[in-house]
Amino acid sequence: MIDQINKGFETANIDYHIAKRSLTGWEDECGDTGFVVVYDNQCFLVLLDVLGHGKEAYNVALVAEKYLSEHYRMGLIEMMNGLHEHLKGTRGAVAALCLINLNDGGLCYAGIGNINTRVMGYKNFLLMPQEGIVGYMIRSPKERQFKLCYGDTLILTSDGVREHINFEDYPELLKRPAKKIANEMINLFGKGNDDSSCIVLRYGV
Ligand SMILES: [Mn+2]
Repeated sequence: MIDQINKGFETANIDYHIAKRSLTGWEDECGDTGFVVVYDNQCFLVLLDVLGHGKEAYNVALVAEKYLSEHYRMGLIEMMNGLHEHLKGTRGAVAALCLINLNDGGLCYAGIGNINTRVMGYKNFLLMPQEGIVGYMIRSPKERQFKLCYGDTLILTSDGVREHINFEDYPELLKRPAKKIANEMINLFGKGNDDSSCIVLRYGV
C-alpha cells in the first residue's frame, strides 16, 4: 500500500529515507510507522508512534497508516483531526506531519506528542509539538510554518531514539546520504527499550 504511493521522486529535489527497528526485531511488531510521498511539487511526510509496542501497537499503526495514505492530500490540521477521530478507541499515537513546498522550501508542520522533529543545516532548530495523544486527547491542532534552505536536513525520530544528540560529536554524519543518516540514527542512538524509527529528508539535492 505504502509502496504504491512512494512515487514521483525521480524528478524531486530531495533525498530521503525511512528507517525502523522494532523492539522485538519482528517487522510485524513495530508500532512506529511513516511514509513520504511527493505530489504536485510538494512532499508530505509523516512519522507516527503508537503507544507501547508489540503486535497490538503494530495493528493500530496499520490502521493509522491506511488512513493517512488515503488522506495525505488533506490540509495538516484537517488530517490530524481526522486521524484523531479515526484512532478513537485504540491505545492512541503521537504523530508529526510535514508538508514541504519543493519550489521554495516552505515547510508546514503539525505535531502532537513526542516525535522529535529537527532541522539541521543553515540554521539548526527544533519543531515543537503540542501535547496530547492522537485518538485519545488532543487540543485543536495547530499548523506552523518554517523554511528549509537548500541543503538542509529534516530529521524526525520517535522516542525510541535518544532525544539529546550532540551532532558535533559525529561531524561526518550529517554529510552522508539520507539513507546512511537514518540508519545510523537508529544504530547509534536507538534506546533499546522501545520501537525506534527515523525519517531523514534532505532538501535541495
Ligand atoms: Mn515509542
